[in-house]
Amino acid sequence: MIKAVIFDLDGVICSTDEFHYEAWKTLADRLGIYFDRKINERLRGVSRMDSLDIVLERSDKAYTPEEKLELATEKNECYKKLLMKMSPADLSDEVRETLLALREKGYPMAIGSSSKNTKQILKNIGLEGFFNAVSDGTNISRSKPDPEVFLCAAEYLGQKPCDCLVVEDADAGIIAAKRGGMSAAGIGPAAEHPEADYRLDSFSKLKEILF
Ligand code: B16
Ligand code: MG
Repeated sequence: MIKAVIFDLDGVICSTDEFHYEAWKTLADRLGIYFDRKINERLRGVSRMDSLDIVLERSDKAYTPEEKLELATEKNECYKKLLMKMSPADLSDEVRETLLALREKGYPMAIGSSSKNTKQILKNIGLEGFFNAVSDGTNISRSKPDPEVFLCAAEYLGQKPCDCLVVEDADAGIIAAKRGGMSAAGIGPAAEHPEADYRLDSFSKLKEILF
């Protein structure tokens, strides 16, 4: 039985994919490394440092850990500037209404995101304080597909993993949810993932699963 819901942030609650793409593309161009939207798709749900390793796969140069940290910081500074454009208008009516309906039904809800910018994004889109718990890139040491971020979210909610439904747009997130012993609903690119228990063609379809 599903008693609580854990939402991924980027690609589920809101869309920051384009900002991530622009920031990684700016960095890759400066370094003279080829980068396109197909490569960007591989970064979905993947932590910042793991994403950098994917971006650098096409580089001839070997970077030291210190240099990599500088590059990741450079990308993040660019990304944070782009995030400043986000406002409550970037939360769709469908997502807002569905979240309110779930809250009305009494479902405890948490965020389970790889992003260290989670709290800033939630603030920008007007969802600061909305969720019962937030587990993100700042409280984990292992990135999706490791289940750590979702297990922490379940713990913060005081729920057993088997009672939680994870909503994810990334293959790495579906794998993480299943490894953590949770149910998984795939949306967008993850809707086709073979391990997904539910396939959502829209966010509001969650109500059909939960009501
Ligand atoms: P940051 P999610 C993920 O968020 C993004 O999908 C992924 O592209 C990004 O690299 C990762 O967060 C880390 O983000 O650089 O802001 O810490 O989908 O898990 O909500
Ligand atoms: Mg995502």
